[in-house]
Amino acid sequence: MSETCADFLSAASTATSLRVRPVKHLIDGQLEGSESSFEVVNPSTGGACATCPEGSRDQLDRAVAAARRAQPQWAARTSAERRKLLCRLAGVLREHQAEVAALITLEQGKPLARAVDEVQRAASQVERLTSVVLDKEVLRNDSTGRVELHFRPLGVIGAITPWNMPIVLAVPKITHALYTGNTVVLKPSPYTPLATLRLGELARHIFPPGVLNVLAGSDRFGQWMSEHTGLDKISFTGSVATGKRVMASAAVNLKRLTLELGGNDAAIVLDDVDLDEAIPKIFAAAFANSGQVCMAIKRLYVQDKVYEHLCDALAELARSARVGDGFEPGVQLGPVQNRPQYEVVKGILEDVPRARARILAGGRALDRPGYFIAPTVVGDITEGTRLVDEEPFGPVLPILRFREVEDAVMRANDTRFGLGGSVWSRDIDRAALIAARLEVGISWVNHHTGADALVPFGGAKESGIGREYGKDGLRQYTETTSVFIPPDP
Ligand code: TXE
Repeated sequence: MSETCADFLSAASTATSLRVRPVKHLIDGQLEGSESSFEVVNPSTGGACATCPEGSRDQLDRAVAAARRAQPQWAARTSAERRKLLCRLAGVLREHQAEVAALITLEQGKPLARAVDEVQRAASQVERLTSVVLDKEVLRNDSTGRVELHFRPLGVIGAITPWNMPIVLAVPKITHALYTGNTVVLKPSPYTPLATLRLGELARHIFPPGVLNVLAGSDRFGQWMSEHTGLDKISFTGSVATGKRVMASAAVNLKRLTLELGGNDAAIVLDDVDLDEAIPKIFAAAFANSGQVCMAIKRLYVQDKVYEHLCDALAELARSARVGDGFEPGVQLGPVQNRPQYEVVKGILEDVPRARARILAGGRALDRPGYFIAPTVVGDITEGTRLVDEEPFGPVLPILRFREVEDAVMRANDTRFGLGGSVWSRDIDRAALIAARLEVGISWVNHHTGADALVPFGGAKESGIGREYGKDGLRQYTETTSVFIPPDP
């Protein structure tokens, strides 16, 4: 019988009473521990909440070998068969959503309801992405003959994920790879390995041995993967700095790459905006997951006439947001996920007074265990400050003022990042023209954040290489072969 969230939580209503069963790697269809292990920390308390096996070089080699053995037979199945098994994974995830969500909240910190959303979103992304048909294409068919474009799997995909959204970032990587006939070796962040290892365990009886392998490991393990000549592609989500390292290591066998890296998204609010509609949406897009979202609003450009109103309203929402342990009912924002990131955000906050900006709400760490930062809104700030120029990846929003729209577009584009951006106005056509001028992979009008499984997603500039989702995303897990066929004699 499938458990419900309520059933699960009545048995384990707080993190302290949540018993985490021992987690293991999935290698060649078998669950395995390791000789060494590391502690997983609950960011709401700062204390250890579980022990996780640390994958060794030998275990990686065995996982890659198993994935290579399994790949030809997996690729020989029809895409409909592969879709069926992937949809079973989506079903199993939904059946176990209470447990998986509780693991996410425990290790990542987000409110439990948001963790449930994450699991449900991951499941529906599987179903939507596998509804895309990736058949051969006919490029030419005339008296000179026919040219067909065929899509072949690359082989074995190494998937490396970060700590902000462990399940909704891992499951689509698995889906892209397996649906297109590849096999997978997946490594979650060492900060958040629990839900992902549990996912591997749940998938164990769905896929043939070796098709999906899930191993926890350190950053060094990630480097072993990037360098491994048995892997044909790395699909990576994480920081720009690590993405560059992955790219350098991957050169060893010219691995294909998808790099989904950080962002410093600008939202441009014009003075004809519908304020009542925009304010809660902007707040959510900046502060959801305590700002730890690659495509969160991280620079808010507001036109003169509505600047003060927006500052006041967002500061009020920040002051009234309920911050706490994600297991407490009613909590809206959890902690920053790990201590190094907490120190980064605190460092950025310490820089704000030097910038002579106005702190309108928050501005400090909370005096309690765990890695909590008060939701912070900063006004009268400009470029040339850490908060504006860097990706804070925490619950801190700078609000910048502009007079002319051209000036806002130029400033929004004046960054090495290029993930997302948005324009807010009642004049949708005008806003759409401005949104198309943002140098980003995804832009929105009167909205910000969210990935649609049928629409390519990814970054421009240093926010990444390649796209995931949609036909474009699936193609990037394949090699194309152009086949020239002569005309009938
Ligand atoms: O990420 P890393 P970190 C950004 C955000 C944050 C910063 C640091 O700005 O401040 O990244 O986060 C593995 N070869 N984002 O340090 O290092 C690592 O074990 C291969 C944005 O945690 O990028 C983990 O599994 N892999 C981002 C994964 O890479 C390596 C979400 C990500 O770790 C490796 C999270 C190596 N040499 C943070 N070194 C987003 N785009 O959403 C580490 N890893």
